[in-house]
Amino acid sequence: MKKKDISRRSFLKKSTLAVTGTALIPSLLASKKVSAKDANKNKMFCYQCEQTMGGRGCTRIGVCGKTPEIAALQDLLIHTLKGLSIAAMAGRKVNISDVEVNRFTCMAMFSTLTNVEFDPYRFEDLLFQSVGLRDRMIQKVKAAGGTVDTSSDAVTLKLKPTLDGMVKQAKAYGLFSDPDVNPDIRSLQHLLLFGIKGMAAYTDHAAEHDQEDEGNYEYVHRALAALENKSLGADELLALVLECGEKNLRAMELLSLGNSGAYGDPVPTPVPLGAKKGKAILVSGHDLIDLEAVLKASQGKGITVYTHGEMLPAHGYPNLKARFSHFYGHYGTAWQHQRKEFDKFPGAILMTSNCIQKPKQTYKRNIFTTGTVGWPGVTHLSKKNLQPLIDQALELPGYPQDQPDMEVLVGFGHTAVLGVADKIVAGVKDGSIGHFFLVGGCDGVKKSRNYYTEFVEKAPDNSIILTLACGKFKFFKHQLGEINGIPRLLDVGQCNDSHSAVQIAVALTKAFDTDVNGLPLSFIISWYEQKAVAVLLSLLHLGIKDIHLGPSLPAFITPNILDVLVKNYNLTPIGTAEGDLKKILG
Ligand code: FSO
Ligand code: SF4
Repeated sequence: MKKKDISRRSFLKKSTLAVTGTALIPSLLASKKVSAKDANKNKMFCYQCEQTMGGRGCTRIGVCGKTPEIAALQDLLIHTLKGLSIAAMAGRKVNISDVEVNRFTCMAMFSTLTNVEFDPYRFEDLLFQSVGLRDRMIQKVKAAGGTVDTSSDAVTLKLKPTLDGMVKQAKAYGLFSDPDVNPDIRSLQHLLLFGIKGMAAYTDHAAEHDQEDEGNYEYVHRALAALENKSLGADELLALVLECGEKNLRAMELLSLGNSGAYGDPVPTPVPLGAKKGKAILVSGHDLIDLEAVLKASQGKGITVYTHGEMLPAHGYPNLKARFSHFYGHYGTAWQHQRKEFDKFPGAILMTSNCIQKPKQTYKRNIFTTGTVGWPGVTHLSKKNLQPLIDQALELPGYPQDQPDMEVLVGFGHTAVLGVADKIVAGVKDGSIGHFFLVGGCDGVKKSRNYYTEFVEKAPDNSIILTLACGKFKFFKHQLGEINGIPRLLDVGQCNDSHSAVQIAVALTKAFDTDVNGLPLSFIISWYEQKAVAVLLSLLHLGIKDIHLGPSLPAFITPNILDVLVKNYNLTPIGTAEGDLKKILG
């Protein structure tokens, strides 16, 4: 691989911060939270998520269970996708945009997210598809009279024929394989890479509904190709990072249109947390189309279908709830408790997307995967043939009797919330509603995430809590009461529904004739994986300031890049719930 060295001088000379217009602080060159030397010495292979080892990077085995070999195959896949992207961009110059290439790029990026695909053979398959599509695109470009820049070996690389060979081959393309890259440039490159991953996941979900935007595909290819351009400076990378936020907003809008188009706008719906006597299937992950396929396949078979984790908000979609009487309730909490929860579930389980955890032997036969998610030894199903899942559910005992429990309310997407906009506006005006908090994002293992529970518990009685994503499981059973008939705890949906939260904020700005930073609305965000990175970039793109982010800051953000985010957006690490509430409410 040809690599251009980024000398300190050229970096300093070229860079200015487009966001502030100020000259790039020379100290930008001094940051080294995770130096390439340290990373390579410690055989650090991944630091893309919040639970990364020691807050720095995973070494012998990922905290998520990812092996260095799988990480290597993911790195190699991303490298080939950069080559495919260079070819795809050359294609656009001669008016070729290939649907298969566009969709494949996003699906393959999605497979490299935290807790998605752990099966090496699946990566082998994706790698061969990636270079196959790249070479086909190069031929198409040539046939149309165009040219493809072959100066990067991402465009010319030939895969080794065996998995072992590919793992060795991947060494040149790891996150830290170029020790000469300035740490802050690397930090921006990785912020961009992880943001694209998150956006690609939403794009992939939306494409299943045929909701696509050529502008978004063009961006994914342009940004991936830019990551192969080793001479890009801080300004260009920062611009691409913020554009990722913009394009991710569009990706989430497309997904929202797809889900609402297929299943109706979510409506407030009570969801039983108990169980019904009889055979059972549990559906986890984010993919509503997969859930619908399960509901169709299990209809009339005496099986009750439950949701788990991020699938909870699916109960709010009228065209799912009304069509399937065996679509009943919700079981369990967030992804990190699944080993304990799945172990006790008396039926079959389907994972439709992240976050899968290493299955215990006790339930390995009962769990299946579909779509981008996979685990070695776990049967992977096509949504067109879910029969093995149905058969397993019928073989397992199910619930011996009804198990009544409490209900929780879901379905407060933007349509439902804006349906009571007049009450909300009146409540703010007469002081009965003092503040809105969006307490949302991912859940995770760390004890420090209890901050979010405490925050919700200590928020004043005249505040409304909007929540979304799996972080809600920290407090989803809390009875917070109502203000003027509006529940104080409003579940906006999955992390995929962040667009709905943005719609609510935009509508409030219109009602109060102010900008989003002038609203009595604060963002208290918990992050874990790369979709959350993309959502955070969308919030920054919207100019939202004072976001409180936790439980810890990303290992891939150097102190100097953090400084840029703090100076421009007042991005704030969470402190204590009490202290932060005091600061926010004044
Ligand atoms: Fe959670 Fe996992 Fe939805 Fe993430 S289940 S952590 S941001 O993958 O996707 O919120
Ligand atoms: Fe570690 Fe997270 Fe990477 Fe898994 S995804 S290897 S836990 S940094």
